[in-house]
Amino acid sequence: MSSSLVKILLWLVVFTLFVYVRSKEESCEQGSDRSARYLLYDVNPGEGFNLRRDVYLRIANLVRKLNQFDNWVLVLPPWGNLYHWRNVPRGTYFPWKAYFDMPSLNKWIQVMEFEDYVKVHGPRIRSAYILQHYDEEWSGNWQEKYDERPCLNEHSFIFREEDEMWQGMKWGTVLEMQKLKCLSVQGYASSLLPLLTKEDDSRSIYLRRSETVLHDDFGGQWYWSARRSMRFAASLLKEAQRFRHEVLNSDDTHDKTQVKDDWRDTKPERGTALGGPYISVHLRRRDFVHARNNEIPSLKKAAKQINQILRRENLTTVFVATDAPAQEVEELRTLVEGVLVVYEPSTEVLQRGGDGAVAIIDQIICSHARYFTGTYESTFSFRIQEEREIMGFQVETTFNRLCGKNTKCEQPAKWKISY
Ligand code: GFB
Repeated sequence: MSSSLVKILLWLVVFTLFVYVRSKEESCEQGSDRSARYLLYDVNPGEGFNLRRDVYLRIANLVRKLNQFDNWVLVLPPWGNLYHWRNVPRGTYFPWKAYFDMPSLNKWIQVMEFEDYVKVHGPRIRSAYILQHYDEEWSGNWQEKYDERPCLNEHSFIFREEDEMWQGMKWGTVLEMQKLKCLSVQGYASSLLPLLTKEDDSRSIYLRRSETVLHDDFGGQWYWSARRSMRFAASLLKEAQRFRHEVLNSDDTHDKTQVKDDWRDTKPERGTALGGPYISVHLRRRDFVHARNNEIPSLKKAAKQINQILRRENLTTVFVATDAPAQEVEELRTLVEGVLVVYEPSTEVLQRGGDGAVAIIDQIICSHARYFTGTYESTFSFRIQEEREIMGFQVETTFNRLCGKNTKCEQPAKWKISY
């Protein structure tokens, strides 16, 4: 073979290798950087949509702190099999982008969808910790701590002898884990920093039952930054906007609820937001009627309070977000003096995001009202109050709740925004 032919062949091999490496790199989604470390997490299966959103904030700020040590990416657990969701078949999972604006989330910490993690790394995780409380009797002395302990609750992961791997179904995928331990924890999300930074050979760590840890900074600037980064997906905002405009005569210009494109630049002065010409109510029913019997009003009592607010605010329309069965909504309609409006999702909206999409659209509509009142201890109501804080409403128009038969009816704590 002539030397020039060898050169050409060599050149071809090098070029092919280069193209292969580049295409591999390009196929990797954001956060698949080889130096990156990945934190996966999930929440007690019984918890609802809005408590899960709260747990995201705790873990997002843990990742923020972890980034002082390494390049960490938070892998987002898909949404599905939620206890309260009635329109999503079991086994259907929605990615975060169905509900939230991914670029906005990425402005606070680096995040990626679980499906993208699997595309790059396979369904494999190095270390998994099932978080739990301590079983020991309370000593009366609270201190931050964690210890590996025998598992207090059964779990569904099985140990495979042949390759010494743990295996189990999660988010519709068979996950494999090299190590699995139960960890008793007492403390904040950042109480786990020593554990996570110590294990620097673990590129991927999975924290199960993450609701076990507390917020580092509940109500503080970090809490609010992470919360402000949870902007809703554009398609949901658009649908809520359409409904507000067509049914409630409400739009951001007249309501003074315009926000900047980047959540980091959105810091309206309190009192600038006016809200649309309607009041809104989050009326939590179903399990709450039994579980919080003294605090949840009868429909008659709810209507009485709604009528009082309508008169006081000099408005005639009430938007009601509720999980109540249709016949309860109809009963309420007969009791309310003004026009009662509810959002009815189209099949398309349900297909695109199921109950989660409807919940968010309801929340957006509620948050843009002139006056809001919610339900005692409902995280669904809390998330609406936060949206209103972000838009700059007056405190008195936001932190309200309907009273039940309990004569002592404390209004919700005023968790005001801080920047
Ligand atoms: O959101 P969520 O955690 O609020 O759970 P709570 C309630 C679920 O019920 C939501 C539906 O995800 C929705 O699917 N839902 C409730 C609603 N209200 C509405 C509404 O106005 N509109 C729409 N579209 N859907 C907690 C749970 O519920 O209750 C806990 O998080 C626990 O897991 C506790 O079960 C007792 O804080 O109200």
